Amino acid sequence: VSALYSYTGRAHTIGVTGSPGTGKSTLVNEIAKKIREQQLRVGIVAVDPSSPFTGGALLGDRVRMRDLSGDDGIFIRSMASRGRLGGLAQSTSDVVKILDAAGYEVILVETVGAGQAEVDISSATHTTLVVEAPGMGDEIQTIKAGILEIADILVVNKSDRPGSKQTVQALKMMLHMGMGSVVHHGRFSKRQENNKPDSDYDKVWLIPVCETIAIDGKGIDQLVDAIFEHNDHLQKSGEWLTRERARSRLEIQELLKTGFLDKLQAIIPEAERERVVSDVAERRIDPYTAVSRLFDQAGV
Ligand SMILES: Nc1nc2c(ncn2[C@@H]2O[C@H](COP(=O)(O)OP(=O)(O)OP(=O)(O)O)[C@@H](O)[C@H]2O)c(=O)[nH]1
Ligand SMILES: [Mg+2]
Repeated sequence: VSALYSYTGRAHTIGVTGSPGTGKSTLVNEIAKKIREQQLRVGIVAVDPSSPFTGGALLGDRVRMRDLSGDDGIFIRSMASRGRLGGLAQSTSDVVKILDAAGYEVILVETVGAGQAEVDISSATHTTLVVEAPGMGDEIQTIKAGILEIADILVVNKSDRPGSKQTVQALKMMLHMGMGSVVHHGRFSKRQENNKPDSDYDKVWLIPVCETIAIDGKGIDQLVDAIFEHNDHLQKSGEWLTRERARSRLEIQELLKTGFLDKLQAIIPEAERERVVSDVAERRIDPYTAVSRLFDQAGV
């Protein structure tokens, strides 16, 4: 990754997240097919933090994405966490970099919105799609999980199902309230002022709600249009660079954390670290004192 990093930075990366079973893989499949019509090469990374093995859902994804195979402009990679969420975010972003360097112009990253992991991955992509489906009580869960805050485009898939209009209405209402307060506090306009390559551009991104029926390929044209519009917005507003900076900062921080821990553990023998663990567990010292003692011992 170090060697190929200078070849990265050309791809438009798109995170696709949402509750299990909302149709993310089916959508990714359709989006990829649509984007292929424009002769762009598409990389797909399917991340499954819930499964400890590369079986189950990933096998299902392979079946769903079968009609993409045979197209050498598409590369699909499945990832499973094996119980390490932090590590998964890092290895996923490494795979994205490799695909980027290899010349895939659009990279779709599918993740299940199950906890903190999808937030990590959304900060690693340029455009985040949050996928909902009607009748799953998802609207309420979405607010709880704070997933809406990461959405650039909202997708209500399974629009053939009853209750889809209500889901769209509920989401639009929430967006309306949310956007009101954001504009009120001036967060959107401020971000653009800081970083504005196109000085005449002052548009605020209004999160669109796209209705799709992924199994029939319905609504995909509009969704792909929205994705490309968002790309355009990121470039013109300067937000592209802001996001690249945010991603780089987060990545450096994460690497520092693990690197620092590795170094510290190399300096302080395991027996000693275990003694500190016992001291904290048996209430002889508190964890803060324990850490500052370890720092002293390591000379940092
Ligand atoms: N009725 C209907 N079913 C759909 C639609 N899109 C997907 N499905 C079905 O919903 C089921 C789940 O689709 P997936 O694409 O695997 O959903 P997913 O979000 O990737 O699922 P996980 O990766 O397991 O979280 C499959 O049986 C699909 O055929 C749709 O627009 N309408
Ligand atoms: Mg899936």
